[in-house]
Amino acid sequence: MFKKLLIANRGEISRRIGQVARGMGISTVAVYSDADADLPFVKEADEAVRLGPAPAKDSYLNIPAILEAAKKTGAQAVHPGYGFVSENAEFARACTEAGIAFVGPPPEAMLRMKDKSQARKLVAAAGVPVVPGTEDVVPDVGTAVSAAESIGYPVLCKAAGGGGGIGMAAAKDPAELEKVFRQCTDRAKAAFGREGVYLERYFSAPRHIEVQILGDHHGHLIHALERECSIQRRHQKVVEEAGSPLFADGKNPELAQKLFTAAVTAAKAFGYANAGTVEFLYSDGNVYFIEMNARLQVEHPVTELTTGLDLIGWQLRIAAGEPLTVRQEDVKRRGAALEFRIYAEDPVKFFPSPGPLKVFVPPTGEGVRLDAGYAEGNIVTPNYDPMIAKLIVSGATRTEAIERSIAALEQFRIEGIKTNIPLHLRILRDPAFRAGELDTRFLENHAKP
Ligand code: MV4
Repeated sequence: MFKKLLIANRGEISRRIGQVARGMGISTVAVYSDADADLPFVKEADEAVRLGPAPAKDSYLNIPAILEAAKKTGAQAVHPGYGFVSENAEFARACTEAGIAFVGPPPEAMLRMKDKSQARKLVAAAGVPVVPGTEDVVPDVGTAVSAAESIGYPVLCKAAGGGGGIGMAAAKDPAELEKVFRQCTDRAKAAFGREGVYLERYFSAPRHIEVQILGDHHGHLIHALERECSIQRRHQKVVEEAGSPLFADGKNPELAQKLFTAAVTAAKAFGYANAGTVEFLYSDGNVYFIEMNARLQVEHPVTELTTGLDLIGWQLRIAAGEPLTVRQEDVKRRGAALEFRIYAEDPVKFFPSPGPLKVFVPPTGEGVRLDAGYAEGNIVTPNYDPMIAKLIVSGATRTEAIERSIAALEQFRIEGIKTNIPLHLRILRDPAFRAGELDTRFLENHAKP
C-alpha cells in the first residue's frame, strides 16, 4: 500500500478521503488555495501545500502546481476526488509518467467515455440499451431533421463534448429542431471548444438512476447496486438515495437485473477500472444508458452505508494493484440511505449565500453522518461550489431514514449564512416524495414554500 497520498481537492471530499487514508495507515498531503487555508481539510492532513490564489484555475485546476506538490512531498499516489482534475485524462497520464499512481480509471477508459456520442455507440455495440437516437454526431441541420423523423419527436439535442446537461435543447417539430440544432452547436462550441451534437428521443420527465461500479486491474469488475438522483435543480443534485424506490420491497426485479447487467457491460466495454458510475434514465418501464462518469461521485456515501462497502478504501487498494476481493454475490443492500446536499444558498430564491459560519452545530443521532467541508468560525467564500456539507442518514427502511432525516435537519444549527435546509424539509414532508414518486421535474411541481 502507498505510504503517502496527495489529495487534489478541497472541502468535504478532501477531508473524507484523508480520513479513510489515515485509517489505512497512509500519510496525507492536502493541497489548498489561499481562500481555504483555514478549513478543516487542511488542518487535519499530515502535510499541506499551498497551490496558489483562490481562483480554481490558479489552484485546484493548476496541474503543474499539483504535480510539483506531489513530487516535493514524495507522495506515491494522487486522489483527485470529484470535479476539478478528476476526469482529466492528461492529468492522470502526467501523474503516471511522473511515477505517481492516479487513483482512478486508466486514462484510455476516460477518453473512451469523454465524447458522449462515441460512448453511446460503444456501449450500444456491446448490447447496452441506449436512448433511441443518432449513432454519431450529426453533421448538419438536414441530417438532423431526417434523423429526427425516424427517432420520433420530441427529440433532444445534446453536445457530444458535454454531459451534465450543458447545452441540451429539446425540439417538438422540424421547425424547432432547425433552430435548436444551431443553438446547441453554438453552445457546444462555446462551452467545450467542439461543436459536435447528437440527437436522442426526449423523455419529458424521466427518473435518474445510476449504478456504482468497482473494478480492479486483474479483470474483476462488479456493480454495487443503484442510487436514485432524480431530485435536482438546474442539473445540480439536491437529494440522492439508495436504493431507488423503483425497486423497493423487491419491486421490478427483472428491470433491476437488466439495469445492473447493462451497467457492468458498459463499464467493461470502456475497459474501466477503479470506482465509477454508469448513469441511466428510466422512462415508461425501461432503463437507458446516458453516460458514464469516470470518478467517485459526491453521493457515494449512500452506497457505502447501504452495502457496507468502503468505496474510497477500495479505490486506494485497486490503485495500488491489489485485487478486488468482493464478489458480486457478496454485494447486498441492507436498509436505505438518503443524502442531502447542504448548500450555502437562499432556500426559496436559490441565490448563493456566502459568509461566515458564526454557528455550525451538526445534528447527531442514530444513522446520522455528516460529511462537512467547514467548521464553526470558517468563512464560506464565493470561489467554489456552494455545497458546504452532506447530511447522510440511514435506516432499516426508507421510512425510518426519512423520519431520522427530518429530526436531524430540524436539529442542524447554522447561523451566518442561509442554507437550503428548509427546502430539504419541504421535500421530506411532500407526499409524492414519501411515496417514492420521483422524477427529474420533481422540484418544478413539489416542495413549494
Ligand atoms: C435526457 C433527458 C430527457 N431525455 N435525455 C440531464 C443531465 C444529463 N446527464 C442528461 N440529462 C437529461 N437527459 C433524454 N433523452 C432529461 C435529462 C434531464 C435530467 C436527467 C437527469 C437528472 C436530472 C435531469 C434534469 C433535467 C433533464
